[in-house]
Order: sequence, then C-alpha cells, then structure tokens
Amino acid sequence: MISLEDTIVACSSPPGIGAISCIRVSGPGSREIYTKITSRKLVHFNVIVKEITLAVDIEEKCVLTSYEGPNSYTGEDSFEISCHGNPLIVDLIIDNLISIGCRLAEPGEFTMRSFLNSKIGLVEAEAISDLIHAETLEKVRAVGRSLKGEFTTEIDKIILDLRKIRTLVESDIDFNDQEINIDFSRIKRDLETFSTLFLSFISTTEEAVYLNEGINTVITGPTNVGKSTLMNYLSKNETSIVSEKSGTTRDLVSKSFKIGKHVFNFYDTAGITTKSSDPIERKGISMAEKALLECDLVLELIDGENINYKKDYPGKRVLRVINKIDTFENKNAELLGVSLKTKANLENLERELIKTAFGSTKLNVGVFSARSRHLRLLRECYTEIEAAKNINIESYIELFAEHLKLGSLKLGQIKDPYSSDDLLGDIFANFCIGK
Ligand SMILES: Nc1nc2c(ncn2[C@@H]2O[C@H](COP(=O)(O)OP(=O)(O)OP(=O)(O)O)[C@@H](O)[C@H]2O)c(=O)[nH]1
Ligand SMILES: [Mg+2]
Repeated sequence: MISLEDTIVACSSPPGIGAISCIRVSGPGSREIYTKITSRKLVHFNVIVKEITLAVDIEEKCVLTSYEGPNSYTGEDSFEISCHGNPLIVDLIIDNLISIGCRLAEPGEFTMRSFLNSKIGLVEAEAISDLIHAETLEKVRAVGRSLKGEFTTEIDKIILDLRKIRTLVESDIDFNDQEINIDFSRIKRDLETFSTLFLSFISTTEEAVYLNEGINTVITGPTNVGKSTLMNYLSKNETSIVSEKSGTTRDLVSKSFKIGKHVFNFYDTAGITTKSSDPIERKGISMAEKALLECDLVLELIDGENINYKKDYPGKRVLRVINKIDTFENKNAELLGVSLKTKANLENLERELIKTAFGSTKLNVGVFSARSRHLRLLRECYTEIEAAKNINIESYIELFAEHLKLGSLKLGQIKDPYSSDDLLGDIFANFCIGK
C-alpha cells in the first residue's frame, strides 16, 4: 500500500566504501527529525556542518542540506546528510534516524513520491531510472530528451489528435436525433491520416525501446550454415559451440553486447530442419520457433547449399544474409554475402544490422527513449484504431466510437496508469534504493 504519511530514509550514494556517502530523508516528519538531530529549524536551501553522536564514543561530523517542500526532489520537506563514506557510519546514521521516526525507503520511493506529488510525470520518472542504468552515450542522449519531456509531448499530440476525431464522432451520437449532418467521409479520412502517422510513431518508439532495452535478435536458418560461428564473431567470444556436425546447437544461447554504439540481445538457436527425428533436436527447434515469435529482429542466415531457404517472420524486422561465400560464387545480388571464414563483408553485416534495427530514426537527431510498457500500450491503441477502421461507420457509429474510446484509454495509461499500487510498485521497484 502506497503511503505518503511516513518519513523515509535511505542511503542515496552507491553502497560500499567511498569518499562521501549521502543519506536522504523525506516526508512530513522531516522538520521534527531535523530539529532532533541538529537542535535547529529546517530552513530551505540551508547547509550546515554538525557533529552528530551515533553511538558511545562515536561522533561523526556531517554536512546537512535542507529543502522545504514543495521545492525539493520529492516535493516534500526533506534533507540530506553527507558523511564519511564508510558503510558502518552510514548504517549507524540510518539506525539513529529510524529510532527517531523514519522508516527505511523502498527502492525508487523518493522518485515515486516525486511523481505522486506531481513534481514529475511518470514517463520522466521512468527516464530517471533509465538514465542511471544507461550503458551507451546514445542512450544517455535519448533518455535526456525523454527527461526534458519530448516523448510526453509526442504522446500529448497523439492524444489530442485522437480526441479531435472522437469529438466529431461523439457529437454525432449526441445530436443525431436533431439531424446534424455528420461528414462520415471526413471522419474516415481523418482516421486514416491519424493511423498512418501513428504507425510511423510506433516504429520510432520501437527503436527508442530497442535503444533503451537492447534489441532482441534471433539468429536463425537451416542447420550448419554458420549461425553459431556468427554468434561468436559478433560477441567476440566463444559463446556457442561450433562444429562441422549438423544439429550442434539445441538450447537457446543468449548474450547481450554492443555492436557499434548499440546494445543487442542476441539468441543463437537450433537450425530449422524437418528432417531430424532426434527428440532433443526437435525440442531445440520448437524453442527456436518460440524465440522467433517473441523477438524484435530476425537475422536469417543461409549458405550456398540452402540457397532457396526463406521463411516468413510477420511483423518482424528481418535481415537476410548468405554465408560461406568462400565456397561458391554468390550470384544473388539481393542478399548480403559474407564469409565468416575469410571475414569477407563482415563490417557490412554489422552496418546492415544497425540499419535494420534503427533504420527509420536518425539517432543523433532527436530520438527519445521509451520502454516496452509504452510500446505495448501504443500497439494496443493501434489495434483499436484498426478495429474502428474495419467498421461500417454509417451503420455502427456507437461501436466505432467505442473502439476510439478504448484506444484513447490505452494512450492515457502511458502517462497516468490507473493508479493501481501494483503497477506503480512494478515501475518503481526497478529503481535503486535511495532514488
Ligand atoms: N567454408 C566456410 N565454413 C564456415 C563458414 N562459417 C562457418 N563455417 C563452418 O561451418 C560449420 C558449421 O558452423 P556452425 O557455426 O556450427 O553452424 P550452425 O549454423 O550453428 O550449425 P547448427 O548449430 O548445427 O545448426 C563449421 O564447421 C564452421 O567452421 C564460412 O564462412 N566458410
Ligand atoms: Mg549452431
């Protein structure tokens, strides 16, 4: 149960030994607790040095910085204690604060309070966590844009555009007894335009999510074409077993690593064949097929002996590559030919991978960051828009309006989830303690 009644405390600097540690206190009891330890009043933006008694014969000289709500990170009265970076001293200070009325904060609870006190939006709160965990500079830049509200602004625009269409539709439902002449063809046209722009926004958001969370990429193809050799080349490691025997890989072998500036989550899989009667290999193939359904990007690898192998991967980004060009003359101009043996064209392969994953955004020119949670809601909204488009609006305007309404509700949840404690708990649980 989320409560803003407690005064919470946690160490906000990394655990362990360091030059300085920082302990944060926030909540309605902050003033009283501050006075108990300093014998002074809490004054906004005030910094004092104070020796605090922590235990028998243990005094610690601390720096205390105070903030009066709402002009603090959480929006509440709060203060920070900087002390020597020794975990024993940090624990003693926190124990003392708990004994005079604080409670230990949950992970992300300071930022959750900031959200609940309307200091920041949910998308910005999520971006703060993503910024802390960013492992590439591209991601730091993208998260910075989301923190400045660029993603939220785009969402606001989409919500507004959809609302305009809904207003046209719902005014008809409200007034059609009074014979308002509704322009059905305009509604259809507006929805069509909206849906095209929305689809392109989903595509940009997909790439923003890949940038943020890594793009899930499955290497697939027939057996023995060099899938595991490719996995090892890209990961610069002996990640998968390579052998001249067909059907070597059975389990999913996964590894996350950077290609260029981007994080990819790669899966090496069992080669797809209908010929095997080995139950273990068949199990491997069914695991590979499941991974193909769940991934974002498919890297289909073939070789000269499987030149006609080509599968469909509906809804996925796909890169097709032909390997072992050292063994035959590659006449297929449409396919990128490489040799993992001679290393021919492998730089091109890496470039094509990045292009397939991030093709539609100019990464240095303004992509924001986003999360799977946002993408799921956008896709659910798009499903409603598609459903509306398939309805004969002249006959079923109520049903048409209902789909648009459901779509709007999905969009709204990106910024304002139905404030269920569970959902907020899930979102903030991934934060560090003290943030
Ligand atoms: N000539 C040649 N051989 C290659 C090339 N790439 C990989 N091989 C060889 O092809 C064989 C199969 O390679 P793997 O990487 O195990 O192939 P795989 O697709 O993972 O095979 P399965 O896991 O059995 O489906 C090995 O003997 C590799 O050394 C290449 O570019 N040229
Ligand atoms: Mg293999």
